[in-house]
Amino acid sequence: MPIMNEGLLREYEFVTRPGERKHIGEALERADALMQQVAYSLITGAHLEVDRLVKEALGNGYAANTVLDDGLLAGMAIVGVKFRDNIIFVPEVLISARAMKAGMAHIEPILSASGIPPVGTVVMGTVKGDLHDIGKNLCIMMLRGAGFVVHDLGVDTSPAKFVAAVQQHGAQLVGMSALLTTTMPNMGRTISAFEEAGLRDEVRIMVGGAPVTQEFADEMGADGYGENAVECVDKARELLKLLKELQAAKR
Ligand code: B12
Repeated sequence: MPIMNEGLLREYEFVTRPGERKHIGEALERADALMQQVAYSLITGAHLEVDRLVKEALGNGYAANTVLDDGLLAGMAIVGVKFRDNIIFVPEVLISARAMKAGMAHIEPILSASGIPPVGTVVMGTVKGDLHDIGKNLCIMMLRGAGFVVHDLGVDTSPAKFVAAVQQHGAQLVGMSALLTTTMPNMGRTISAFEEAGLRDEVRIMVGGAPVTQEFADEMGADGYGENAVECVDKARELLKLLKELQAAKR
């Protein structure tokens, strides 16, 4: 479906880099009229509208993942481009983030409902100095939906807080999120804190966030990297399985 929503079409004009234009354009063309309206309302920060539209879509049988990918995340991709290119600034992004949260509030119970007995325990947080939590929260929703118990440490999480949470909850997995190149090194510092606490062999550590790559994860000594929330769940399952096999072999 072409982009029929006039407001969204104007917003799409801000996306000028060829690769991004293709990627974002494909997502928007996958979106039907209602999802295009969700994306546009998110970009303009109309949180009450996002709240209403997402509720309506889910009530009409849209899959939570469709609303997330074709509506909310497609809109947030344009917000990201406009922010980077200095077309909008922090206040506008915060308003869009509020709209994102209004939509995610309806999606959360669906993605988090699993009914599966707990498969493992994860502590998850955004690293020290970093206040971005939308991606982390999405990962948490998906992990809970896959049957993991997740303790959310929030944003600006110090290495000591990660270590203390693992001790307190007996978690096998740690998930760290970073969205800033300046805070990415705090992932490495957190890994060092686990080594210093003598806990490095007890946990498996996974990392993610837009600037993080597999290469960076390897360099830092993380056990796993995931590009998105679906990969986060896959990685969590894989790491937990390996940890259990290792622990069984030691016994
Ligand atoms: C929203 C936003 C904000 C909001 C955050 C609101 C909130 N509650 O989160 C606000 C306005 C607060 C903000 C502030 C700032 N921001 Co900002 N922000 C963004 C923006 C537009 C979107 C981020 C987002 O939510 N994306 C959507 C989510 C779903 O994607 P995600 O976070 O990448 O998460 C997915 C994956 O990465 C992965 N994932 C995430 N975490 C994890 C963890 C694990 C373990 C795994 C496996 C996977 C995984 O799964 C997620 C779901 O698929 C990005 C642009 C962008 N394109 O990323 C800039 C961006 C990250 N911000 C940026 C900047 C510069 C800032 C500020 C410094 C601006 C300023 N001058 O003050 C401040 C820093 C504040 C701080 N100390 O943290 C830059 C960073 C540049 C850089 N190279 O470091 C970006 C890239 C924009 C840009 N291009 O300039 N920002």
